[in-house]
Amino acid sequence: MTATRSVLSLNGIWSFKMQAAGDVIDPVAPLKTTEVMAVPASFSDQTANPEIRQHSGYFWYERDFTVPAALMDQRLSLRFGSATHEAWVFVNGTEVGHHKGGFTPFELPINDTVHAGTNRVTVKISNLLDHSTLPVGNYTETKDAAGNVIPHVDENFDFFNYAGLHRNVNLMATPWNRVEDVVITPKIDLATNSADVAVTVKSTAAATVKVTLLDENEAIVATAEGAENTIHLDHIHLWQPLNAYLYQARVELFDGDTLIDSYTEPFGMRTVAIDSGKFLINGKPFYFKGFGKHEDSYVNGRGLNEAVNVLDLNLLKKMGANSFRTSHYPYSEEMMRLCDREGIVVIDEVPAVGLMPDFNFDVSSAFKNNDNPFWSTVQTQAAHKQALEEMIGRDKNHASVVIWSIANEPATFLPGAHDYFEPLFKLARQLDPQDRPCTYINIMMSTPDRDNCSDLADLLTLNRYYGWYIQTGDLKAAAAAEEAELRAWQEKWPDKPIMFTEFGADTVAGVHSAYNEPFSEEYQVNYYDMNAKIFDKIDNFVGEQLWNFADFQTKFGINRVQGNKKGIFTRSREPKAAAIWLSRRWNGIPNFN
Ligand code: GCB
Repeated sequence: MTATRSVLSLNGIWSFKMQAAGDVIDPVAPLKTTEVMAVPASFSDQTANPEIRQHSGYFWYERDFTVPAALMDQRLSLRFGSATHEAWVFVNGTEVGHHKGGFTPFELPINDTVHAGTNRVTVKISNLLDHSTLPVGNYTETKDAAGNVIPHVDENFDFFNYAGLHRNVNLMATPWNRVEDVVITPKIDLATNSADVAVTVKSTAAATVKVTLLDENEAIVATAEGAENTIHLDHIHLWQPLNAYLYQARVELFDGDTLIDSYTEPFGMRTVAIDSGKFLINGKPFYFKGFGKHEDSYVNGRGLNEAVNVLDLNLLKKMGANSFRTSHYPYSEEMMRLCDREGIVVIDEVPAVGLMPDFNFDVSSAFKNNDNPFWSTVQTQAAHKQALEEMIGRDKNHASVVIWSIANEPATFLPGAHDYFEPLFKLARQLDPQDRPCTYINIMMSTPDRDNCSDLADLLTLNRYYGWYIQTGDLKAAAAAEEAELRAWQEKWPDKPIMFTEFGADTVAGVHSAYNEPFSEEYQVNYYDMNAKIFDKIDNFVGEQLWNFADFQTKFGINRVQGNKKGIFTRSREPKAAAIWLSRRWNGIPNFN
């Protein structure tokens, strides 16, 4: 919402219908249903009907909305924070657009299909995934007695395939000639405490562009005219981890003296660099303490839950942590803005998860399938490019984002991985105006001798489960194997920083053991203690992001008891013993060393 823009929320209660096999639904007529669902949220955990929760296929949402007559001469659009995983949108029965990719926003113009007063929006959603989508799902079909196709998706990843209108839905009214994008790239000189801030304004029509930079007290620190500016600032306030400072860029379009459009973008000033095995933020070696997370909470599922976001960051800060990874998909815009504001350091990840032949917990079997033709058969390259474009396009200005994660645990130990990833790293580097480091999150089978892609990454971000999936319950053997591998990586790439982006042990809150038994709270504490002792011995080790912040929902399976229990908090955010242990460790480790 700005002086020239109106945003009206369409959140709330929508009508809902699961499309069962053989159902024909035509959005020209209002949806025939008595079911309702709240938006934003996953539909999955709002229903009491297991058939709806477990259904693979199509779902329909619908509601009426009012367009005030006063807005009718503006450009009207519907904006979805995300629709998971694919959506077709109809207004008053006419299709106005389509978007594939469940974790990034899209906006559809609707002037041709709406009138002043009451209108109807209908959204068809698909939760189907296959070997051409991100995330990657295993798609199969069967037929019912009437010959109707029944699709089935088996997640090729370890989190429940939540779906629905997960983030805010808004009706937006903007001027026809408007600001389309703002790119803010501060070039900072730490020695003189000054910056040249490049501000590029993309607008839909030629207009006089005015840019005003404001400090945190909303005092004007600089003004400029033109669509491309580099503005010099002295005496800058740096955005620091856990000590954020945000400026604002107010961008205005004028026709003579008349204001046509305005938009305000917050931004922070900080540098990110890699040098001799260190990860530098504002020129100083930063140590990542934090988590792999999920957007996951009771009832809301993967839906936006701002209260949970605020609580999670408060718990994170209380523990002495400073960072997290948006495993395994871009999180809501609201969370990204909150991280900017709270000074939380973020590794931003595309939904490239499941890029491996088959997802199972038998790690040893994967060590043997060296000739699997996975990379010559998978068809995700186009979706992967789109996901990078949309994530970096959305998040490029966020000071909190310091690394782009181009995939989680792809099978980089198999031949063909390098050819697949090289163009994606190139694209990410082209897309990012701030030249942030890029990485992929390395799976434990991709050891230094077997991995094919570590030359592409600016740093080594490793997921390792010594003492859990291998050497289960034997922390002594685990420690030896883990240390040997870390030393081998350091020897292979003496100038690349190394961090753990996952390590963890399933732990059922309340289970105790005098024998250090896996699944007990004692084992989780001892597991982290073992890891910490190794980390502290490795020179280029720059961070520990454990798996996971909180217990989270997964598909059904014999390895999961109502979800993944590697949280150091329960799903309802109560601390397990490890949270107390880790908070002591982390509160004693400075953010910079
Ligand atoms: C991993 C995956 C993560 C899983 C985790 C686990 O390597 O990246 O999505 O949840 O392991 O607990 O198995």
